[in-house]
Amino acid sequence: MIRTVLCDLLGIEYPIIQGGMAWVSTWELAAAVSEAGGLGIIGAGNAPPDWVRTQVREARKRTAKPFGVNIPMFSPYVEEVVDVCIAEGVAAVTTGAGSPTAIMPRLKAAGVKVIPVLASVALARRLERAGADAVVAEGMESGGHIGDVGTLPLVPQVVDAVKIPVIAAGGIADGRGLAAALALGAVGVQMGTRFICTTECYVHANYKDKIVRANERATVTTGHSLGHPVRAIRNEMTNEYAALERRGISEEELIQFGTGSLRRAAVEGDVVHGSVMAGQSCGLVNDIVPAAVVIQRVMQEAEQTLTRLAALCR
Ligand code: TUI
Repeated sequence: MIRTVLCDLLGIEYPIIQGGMAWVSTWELAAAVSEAGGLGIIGAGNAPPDWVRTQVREARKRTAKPFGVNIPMFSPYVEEVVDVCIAEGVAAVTTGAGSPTAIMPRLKAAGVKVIPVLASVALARRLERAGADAVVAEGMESGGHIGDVGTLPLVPQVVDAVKIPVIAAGGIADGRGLAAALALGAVGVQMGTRFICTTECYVHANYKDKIVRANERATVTTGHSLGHPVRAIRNEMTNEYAALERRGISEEELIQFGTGSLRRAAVEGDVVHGSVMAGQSCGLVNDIVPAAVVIQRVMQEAEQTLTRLAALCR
């Protein structure tokens, strides 16, 4: 049985966190992951505080176990969503796409664990000093908004730079990935793409289908010209976006083109003209199963992998 300090920090059974995904990880998925022994995360995205409050309350009806909320730093409602998390007694907040230093003191004072998702050693150091309870080191294999360093070099460098627990993310979808993350010095993993393809995930069926059919080369990154690269499955949307970037259209026009594209894919199921954000692990995701099955499989395979590796030492 694999148990790490992450399990004690969060009061969970298995060292597995579900990535918080805007428009994708609603209470149904978050509650299922937590109920199965991991840490489920409601993706707040750009949603207003009332929506987040309802989500938290629905999750709590479904599970008595701890769960979290992910707040992207570009949300127009960061402060109000923090208020909701504090008032509702959410166990943990993960953050992304920026530095959460401004909201950390309030969350910490209220006893909410703060786990920033980041993509660089420098930010990990800064946020450890600011009081982060742990960090997620997210490699550029991940889906959605990404940094520019791969998981394999990023994780051990963050592990060497900070004393707080480090969770690995990016390219991880099975037990071999968890075993590899532990080998790099991480205390657990965050998985997004793998959890999209679960029965409890509320995203449109077309979105899940696109991931199940995808291979290891199915994703591309766009948005480099804006300084905000995003990884998604290649389709007409990403082709058109890349063409507009090559043509050098204005930032405003690019932003306008991208706005609403994730919702189009995730909610409306338009996986041709919408943004199907997913990580390079999509080639490892070949079925749609309950979240509890994902967790059980990952834990069993990680144990088998670690046992196999131990036998190599003599
Ligand atoms: O946040 C993510 N992934 C996301 S957010 C998102 S929503 C979206 N919707 C439409 C277009 C674009 C995005 C989809 N995926 N991952 C965590 C993450 N954070 N990855 C990288 C970072 C990051 C980058 C820079 C964190 C901090 C940072 O700091 C810069 C600074 O302020 O020092």
